Amino acid sequence: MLNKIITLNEYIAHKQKDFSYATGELSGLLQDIALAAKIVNREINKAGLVNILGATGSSNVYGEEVKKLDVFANDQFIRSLRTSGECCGVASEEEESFIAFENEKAKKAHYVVCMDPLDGSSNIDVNISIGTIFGIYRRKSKVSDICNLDDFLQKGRELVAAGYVIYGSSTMLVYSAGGKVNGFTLDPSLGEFCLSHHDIKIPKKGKIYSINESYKNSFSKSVNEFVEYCKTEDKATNRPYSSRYVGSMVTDFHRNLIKGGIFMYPALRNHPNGKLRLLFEGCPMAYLVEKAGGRATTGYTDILDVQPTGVHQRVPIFIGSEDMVEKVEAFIQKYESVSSL
Ligand code: P6P
Repeated sequence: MLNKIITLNEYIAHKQKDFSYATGELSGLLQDIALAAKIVNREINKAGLVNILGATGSSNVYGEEVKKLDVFANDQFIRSLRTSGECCGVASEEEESFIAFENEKAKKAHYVVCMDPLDGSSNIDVNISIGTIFGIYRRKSKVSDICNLDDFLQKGRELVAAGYVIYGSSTMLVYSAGGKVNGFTLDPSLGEFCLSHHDIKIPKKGKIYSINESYKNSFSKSVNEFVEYCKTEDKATNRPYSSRYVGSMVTDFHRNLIKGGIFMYPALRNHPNGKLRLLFEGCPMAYLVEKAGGRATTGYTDILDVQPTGVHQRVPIFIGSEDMVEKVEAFIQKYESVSSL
């Protein structure tokens, strides 16, 4: 029997019926994000052909070189959210602070969005997969007011939806709005995201570990001991594991979500909170991995339980298959008093 094509918009509308209280606002916001992703995808696919490769010569708040596609993606998502009417403000990795939308329609909206508009952008010029990451919170401030910082400094447990777009061999949008994690693959001939991965569950055990081992001399003893554990032959526990690290979190996360594995960006000697951002990478990906049956921790606390204190706060991240995250936690417990840092 031919499988019926279910588009993202059909799926969102269908799921909305499951929630009698749903007013369609979250549905509309998800559709606005998906539309912006299609526009960004179109530019990424032709980036090599037109002059939007290469740096803008400017840098972002972290001092990282900003590529033209970074700027395009950031502008596109902010424009889409500003006009959505379902979003009253956005915090973007590419912006110094959050942006409060001041048009009357936006001020009446119930949601704010935290996002990394183009994660892994250093890979743009070498045609390696990159991605967009987003998390959606209900605002805490009064509807009709302008949103404020507290709307964004919410724990990941408060997320109402989160997802990512991976611009790879195919372009996929993966999200959860509180229930299952579903993947939708963009069919360029239709211009539609179509359901392709229903109810994604991350394998409890995995055989892939993802970490930038060039920082070995900056890792704690527990992290180095765990990496050696991953490399050690032991047939009973399916080791050695395979090392896979792309340098694009969305890509490494997505592969591990489907196949099983652990992605780690731990504390480094000179960066005690690591590199990745709590609001833009940590919380959305932790929300998704827990909905898919996995774990995400700083090594000491679930990522979703960390209270944000700043929009650009960084956090150490160990995320992926439950058994592998629990194993690295055990190493941290065992060696934490004997840190080599
Ligand atoms: P490193 C990309 O710049 C990014 O934010 C993530 O997508 C990626 O996992 C990480 O940084 C790579 O960092 O230090 O290994 O180059």
